[in-house]
Amino acid sequence: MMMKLGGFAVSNYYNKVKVALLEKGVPFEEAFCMTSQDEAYLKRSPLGKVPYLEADGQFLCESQVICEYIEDTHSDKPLYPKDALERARVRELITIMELNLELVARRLYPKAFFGGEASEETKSQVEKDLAKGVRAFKQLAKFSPFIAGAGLSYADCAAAVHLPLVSLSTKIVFGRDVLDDCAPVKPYLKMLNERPAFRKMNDERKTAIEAMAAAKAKKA
Ligand SMILES: N[C@@H](CCC(=O)N[C@@H](CS)C(=O)NCC(=O)O)C(=O)O
Repeated sequence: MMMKLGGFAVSNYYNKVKVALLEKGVPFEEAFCMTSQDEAYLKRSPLGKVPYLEADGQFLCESQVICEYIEDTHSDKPLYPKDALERARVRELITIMELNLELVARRLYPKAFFGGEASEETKSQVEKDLAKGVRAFKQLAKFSPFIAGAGLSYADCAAAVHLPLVSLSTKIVFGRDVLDDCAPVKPYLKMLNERPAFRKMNDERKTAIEAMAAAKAKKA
C-alpha cells in the first residue's frame, strides 16, 4: 500500500518528511489537509498537527518518528550514517535545531507572518533562548559539506526547512537574522537547493505560499 503524507506544503515539518521521501526515492502520495482539532482529524493526528503519515492503514504523527519509520522500512539510500555515534550526532543536531532554534523562533511567527503580536517579554525570552540555541548549533554543525558531515542525512532535511524560518522570523521581528552569526548557513542552504529533491520541495512550498496568499486576499 502506497504511503500517504498528510499536511500542506507550507509546513516546515511536512516538508522535512517530504524532502526525505523524495531524496530516498520512496513512492508516496500527498494528502492535502490543514491542522485541525476536529474529532475525525484527531484520529489521524492526535495533536491535530501536520504532518501525519498513513502507512498500511495506520497513522503516525511527529515528523521525526515518521522519518525513523521511513528509514526502518526503506533501507535503500540511507539517510543515517552506519556508525552508531555518527547516527547519534545526526539526531543531536535535529534535536537542537527543532527544540532550541525552530520551536523557540516559532513564538515569533504570529507577529512575523500572521499579523499578530509578540510581547516585549516574549521577544526578550526568545532572544535569550535563541542565543543559546545558536551557540549550540554553531558548535555542532559541520558543513563539510553536509550539516552532520560527509553524507546527506535527516539533519539536512531538518536544516533546509527550519533554518530559513528562524532567519526570516528573527529578521522581521528583531531586525537581525540570528543566523548571520553563522556564515556557512547561507552557502550551505544554497548548495542543498541545487539538489533536485530540495528544489522540488522548495518550489512547491513557494507555490503553496502564493496560493494561500491569493486565497486570503480573495477573502478580504
Ligand atoms: N513536533 C511536531 C511539530 C509539527 C508542527 O508543529 N506542525 C505545525 C505546522 S508547521 C502544526 O501542525 N501546527 C498546528 C498546531 O500546533 O496545532 C512534528 O515534528 O511533527
